[in-house]
Formats: sequence, C-alpha cells, structure tokens
Amino acid sequence: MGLEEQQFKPILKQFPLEGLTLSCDSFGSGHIHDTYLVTQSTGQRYILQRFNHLVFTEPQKVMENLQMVLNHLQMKAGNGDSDLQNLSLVQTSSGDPLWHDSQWGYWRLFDYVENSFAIDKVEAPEQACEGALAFGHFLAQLLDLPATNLHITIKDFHHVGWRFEQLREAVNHDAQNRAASVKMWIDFALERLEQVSYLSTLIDGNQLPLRVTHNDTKINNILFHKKTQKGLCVVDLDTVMPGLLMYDFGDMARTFCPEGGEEDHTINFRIEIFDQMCQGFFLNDLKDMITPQEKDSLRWGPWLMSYLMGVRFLADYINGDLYYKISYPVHNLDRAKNQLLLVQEIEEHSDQIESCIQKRLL
Ligand code: GN1
Ligand code: MG
Repeated sequence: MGLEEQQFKPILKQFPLEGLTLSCDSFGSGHIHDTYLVTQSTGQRYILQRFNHLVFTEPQKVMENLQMVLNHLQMKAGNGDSDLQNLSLVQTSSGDPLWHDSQWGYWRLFDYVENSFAIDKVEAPEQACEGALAFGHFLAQLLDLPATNLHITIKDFHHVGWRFEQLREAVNHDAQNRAASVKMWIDFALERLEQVSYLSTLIDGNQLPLRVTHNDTKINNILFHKKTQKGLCVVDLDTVMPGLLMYDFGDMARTFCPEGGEEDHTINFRIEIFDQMCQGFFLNDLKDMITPQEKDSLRWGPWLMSYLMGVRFLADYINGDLYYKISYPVHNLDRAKNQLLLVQEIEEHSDQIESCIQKRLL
C-alpha cells in the first residue's frame, strides 16, 4: 500500500522538491523499513523511507555512518575504474539527513536511481558475477577507511554465538507456546553448537582484520542497469559498520546461490552460481589486499550467514514475530526452514565450495 496525499504531503514538504507529488507507492521487499517510490510532476523520482528506529535505535549514528561511507566512495569515484554509482541522499530544507515527525517517526529521502532494476533471486550466472563484482568493488573501495571510524549501530549483529544464545532464550521463554511445534528445527540449530563455538572463537579472536563491511549483501541490495544488465549501485547502507569479510562473502552466497528465494521450498545450492560469484568478487584489489587468515575464513561465510539467518528467523517466530515484518502467520517459520535447509545443502557441498574459493584466489 502506498501513502495517501494527506500522509505524504507534510513529510515531503520538509524536503526541497520541485513540482507536485503525483504518487507515493510502496516499493521493494525490505524486512525492516517502509519504503516508497515518490513521483513528482517534473518526472523526478525519489525513494522515501520511514526509518525503523526500533531496530536501529540510534538513527543519527546510522546516518553518520552512511554519510561517512558515501563521502569516502565519492572521493574514490574519481579513479574511474568502475561504472558504479553511489546512493545520493536528499537532505531536508534545513540541512538534516532525517526528518522526525512525532506521529510516524523518522523519514529520509534518496534520489531514485533511474534505469535500474533489482532482483530477488539470481536467474543466470552472469548476474552472480556482476552482483559480486559490484559488492567486491564496494568493499575494495572501503579497505582504506578505518573500520573504527564507524559507529557500531547494532551490536554483535553477525555474532553467531550471540544469535545462538538469543534462540536458546526464545525457546526457554516460549512466549507464544510455539517451541514444541518447531522442535525439529530448534534441535537442528542447537545440534550445531560445535561449529558455533569454533566461529565464535574466530570472531572474538583478533586474527581477522576488522573491515568496513556492508553487512547485508543480499542480491536485492544491488541495482542492475536496465540496458547493460551490469551492476549499477549498491544500496541499503544502514548496516555498514565494522565487520568481517566472511560476513559479506557469506551473505552473497546465502542469497545468490539457492535456486529459490528466501521463503521458497526449493533450496538447491547452485555451485555454478557460486563459482561465478567468486569470480566476480575477486575481480578487483581485494584478492591482493586481504590477509591469508581472512582468505581462509571465507569458506565459512556461506554456512555462517545461512545458519545465522535461520536462527534469527526461528527465534523471531518463537518470540511471536516481533522483529521482521511478516505477510502471513508462519512467514518467519518458512524463512527459518528455508535457511536451515540451506545450511544442510551447504554442509553437503562444503568441498566444492572450498575448491571454488581456492581456484579464484590463485
Ligand atoms: C533484514 O530489511 P532488510 O531486508 O534489508 C535484516 C538483515 C537480514 C535480512 C534478511 C537490520 O534486512 O540482517 O539479512 O533482513 N536487517 C536487519 O533478508 O536486521
Ligand atoms: Mg537491509
């Protein structure tokens, strides 16, 4: 559902837009913010977002990170080694990155990236290569921005040990009496304590360098160019913060490689797509600039991110769907099953996954 004129008018009035607003329609498939496509009588288009401050409890810090990253990318854009565009934020008429209204909360506006489209699943190997090229380039450009300059906007966001504990807590609390009906999936998750402990030690140790990472490298966070089909813009920069490279590498694999989308029943981890993803990802300076330990950690990425998302969706289902937006009662459970089945697929393909990475790192 879009917004009615009496809803969007007072919000858009805060931004220096030309012409009249013709429409403000729901847009995209995000789980956290509410996103709208705004069309002006001048033909100019914008992306309006109602910012979810229950998830991102410090909106100013998110916006500071966003601006720091966009400034850095802008500075790098002069090198001319990529056709990627950067997101462009429209400030309010008083020069603020967010508008706060007492009824609805926080709002922000971006220029719409024209001639672009997004996909929810990879249909062809070239899309995997192009998508990974875009994320790889994005990360490579941020290698020289010290990670500690950025705020941590969601603590332990990708800490698998912490997510495991959250699931255990949800099960113990069992606020909606749902745990018994999903025992099989809880067992599946909790049985993997050994891997979780290994990864938690890796995350907590200081062997892996802290990088500026995107932390939500889903396939639908890349805009492709309508004509060339090449990557055009990396979007959804809210979770850009200090992180580990295996998170971004893993989240790409989680969302690029399954045959179905995040809630489909067809899982099937497509190794040929993974191979193309690895190829695209390393077509930049990353391969030569990352450490041997970091290279070695990448093989864990697909498992880690699929498991972590499975656990997050399952815990949210058990808690009574408090975090993710849902469209039907067992939506989070379907998402959790999908991710945990993907974990199983990844475990079965672990040798092939490892050899694809090795091949592309040579
Ligand atoms: C959420 O809202 P969206 O779709 O960009 C989530 C990510 C998950 C993703 C699962 C802040 O992102 O961590 O990977 O759903 N973002 C947050 O699709 O929790
Ligand atoms: Mg996101």
